[in-house]
Amino acid sequence: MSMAVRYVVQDELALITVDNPPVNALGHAVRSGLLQAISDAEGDPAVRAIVLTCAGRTFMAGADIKEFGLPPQEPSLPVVVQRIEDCSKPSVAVLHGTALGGGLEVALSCHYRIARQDAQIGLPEVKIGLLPGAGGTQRVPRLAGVAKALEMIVSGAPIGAPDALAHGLIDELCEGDLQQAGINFARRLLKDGRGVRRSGEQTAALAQGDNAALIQAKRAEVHTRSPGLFSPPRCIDAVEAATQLPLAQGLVRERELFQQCLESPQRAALIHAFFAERQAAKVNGLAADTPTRNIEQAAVIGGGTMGVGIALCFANVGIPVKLLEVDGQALDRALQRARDTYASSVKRGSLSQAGMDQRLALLSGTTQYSDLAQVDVVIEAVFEELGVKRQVFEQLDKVCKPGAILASNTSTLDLNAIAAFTGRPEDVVGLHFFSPANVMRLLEVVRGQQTSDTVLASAMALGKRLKKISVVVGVCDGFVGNRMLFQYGRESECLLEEGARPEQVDGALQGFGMAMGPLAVRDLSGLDIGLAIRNRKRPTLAPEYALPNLLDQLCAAGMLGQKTGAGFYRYEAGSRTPLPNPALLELLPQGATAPSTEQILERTLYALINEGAKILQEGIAQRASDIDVIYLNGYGFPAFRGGPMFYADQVGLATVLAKVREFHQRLGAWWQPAPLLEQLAAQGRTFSEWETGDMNNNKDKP
Ligand code: 3H9
Repeated sequence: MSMAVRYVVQDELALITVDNPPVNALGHAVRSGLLQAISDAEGDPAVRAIVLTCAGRTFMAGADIKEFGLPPQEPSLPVVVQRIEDCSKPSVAVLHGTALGGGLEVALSCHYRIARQDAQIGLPEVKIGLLPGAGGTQRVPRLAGVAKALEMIVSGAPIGAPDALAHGLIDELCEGDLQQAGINFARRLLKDGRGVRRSGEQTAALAQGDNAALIQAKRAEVHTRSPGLFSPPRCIDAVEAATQLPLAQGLVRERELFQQCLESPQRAALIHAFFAERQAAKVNGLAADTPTRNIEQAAVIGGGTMGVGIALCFANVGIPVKLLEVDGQALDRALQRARDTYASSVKRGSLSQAGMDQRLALLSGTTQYSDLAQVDVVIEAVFEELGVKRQVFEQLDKVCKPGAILASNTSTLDLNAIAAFTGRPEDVVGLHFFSPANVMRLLEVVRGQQTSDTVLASAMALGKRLKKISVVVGVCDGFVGNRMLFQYGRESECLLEEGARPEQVDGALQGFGMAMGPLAVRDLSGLDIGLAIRNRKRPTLAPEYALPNLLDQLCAAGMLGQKTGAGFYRYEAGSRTPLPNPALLELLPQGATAPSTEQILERTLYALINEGAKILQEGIAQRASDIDVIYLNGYGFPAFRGGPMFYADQVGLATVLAKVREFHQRLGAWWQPAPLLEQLAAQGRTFSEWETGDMNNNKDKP
């Protein structure tokens, strides 16, 4: 028996325990161990029933994702699952934690299932570009009906154990020791003379609704909501097979569809995104056991949209937070903004009134720095101007207790300069939230030159507590996300000056999968903000780095984007629908040949990638996948493309470089190829194969 699966026979019961930390993924050792255990139980006359449990924090959370794309190793999961279902002795699975994907499929192949009240049950394969490939698409509709199966399989979202019970996916809830609960259940089975009950043989739930109509409606929904995705339509095809074919043939169809998904580039990109997100939590040069500071009370300086959003993040996870504003009026406005935000969540139904009251009770206001003496972390979110930041940090340095973390939400300014306004630069760190801060999951954690390891580790732990995806970045203008965005925005504007129309540029990028086009995004955030950043940058640029001047012209004409009803597009009062802006069209060249969709994509995406390569080489990002995580979670880059750096690897760095060189010759200095791109392309390597090492300490690599 493999180490990952234990097998004991006790009083007529075979007790099988899967023990494969951290999440009991169904890697080769677990699959072969399970197969062996079932065969042993089948062949042992002393065994009358089987109890399957998992050790550690969770039931099996699915197939081992790391094995996808590698040569398959027998036994496959479908074989194991079928063997469990075919067994002539009744089996019961005891679910706890997250019974997901292949883990749930194993449970469904057992003849009975019980689950802890707080267990989560789901088929999340679609989120990694797959579909359940070990019978999930055939057994869930047979047990829970087509509507529930479509909901679970196409969304990938887990359901709670009570919901699973209501839909016939489990038989009862249990508590206490998992194995004992399983033993008790199995004994009752034997006492009542209940034998095997195979999910694959159930049919009642399949006859419950108008399956053809449900399937048609789901197809239409997927077509509108996620037109570019490969696996959701195939999930539906597989469920449809369950309604039309006997189990054995349905399983063959499922297998074919699974295989198609497995081979799709989207699967590779989405699995890259999954691991990239987990990798981002690991900081080079920072020991995993670095101590962290206790955070029980927080404060936010500045009650604008960003400051209030950040304060809500704390209240949402139960941390008391003080909001500081310059005067009573500004403070009232800020607190009202917080109340309004929660009230609209209550109205939408995403928050209860009690939840709102609880959160508001954690939020207090002040106009006095002295009130911040006891807080454990302060986040400054005031106007982006170094002089204003100075005043704030000098005050904080005076009043905050030793050991308080002093954080800045700056998105462009030099964190090292900000740290130097205090006598404790080791306690200063950047926490760059994305707007709206209470919604967006990305957090750039900026490691200053003197930020201590403890403060960095504490900032990462805080990010996790705030339910953010935190990525460590180094200090430079715009850090990772906005520094790359500058090139992307600049290039999209240049395309307009060369004859493209805003809807062509945005349409090309939305067709690629971006949540919004770059010009519509600029209208949303305000053109004056973009212009302010550009004007700050202009004096630092050598003459050959010319900037387009459409932004200047639009701002001069009072067209600042959505807030003024016009920018790159025009907006009807109260509407966010972008319409052509005739005033902009007058500023654009007439009669020029518009660039093709392919050219638009190359110009904008390769601008991102070339800058990303420079960022990587400078050690501003630790690894290419961190840049991907930032773009996937903060900038609407499509997950099924894996992020800009992964996309570049897929296209091939030699191909990207050839274009970058061509643009450099034709369009000038901004397109200077990144040396790292040249180096990796020459070596036939990818960005993913390159790791920066310890940040801020590797200026001469590679
Ligand atoms: C499938 O089942 C296909 C079948 O239908 C058909 C097959 C034929 N494999 O997220 P965490 C690692 S597809 C390998 O930080 P949490 C993860 O990388 C699968 N590794 O913890 C991390 O490693 P590290 C369907 C996995 O508590 C560590 O475990 N299932 C897997 O926040 C901890 O993970 C899924 O898609 C895996 N399946 O969340 C479930 N899962 O420490 C995917 C996790 O080195 N997993 N790891 O960074 C999850 O959604 C979450 O991990 C889970 C725990 C909710 C389970």
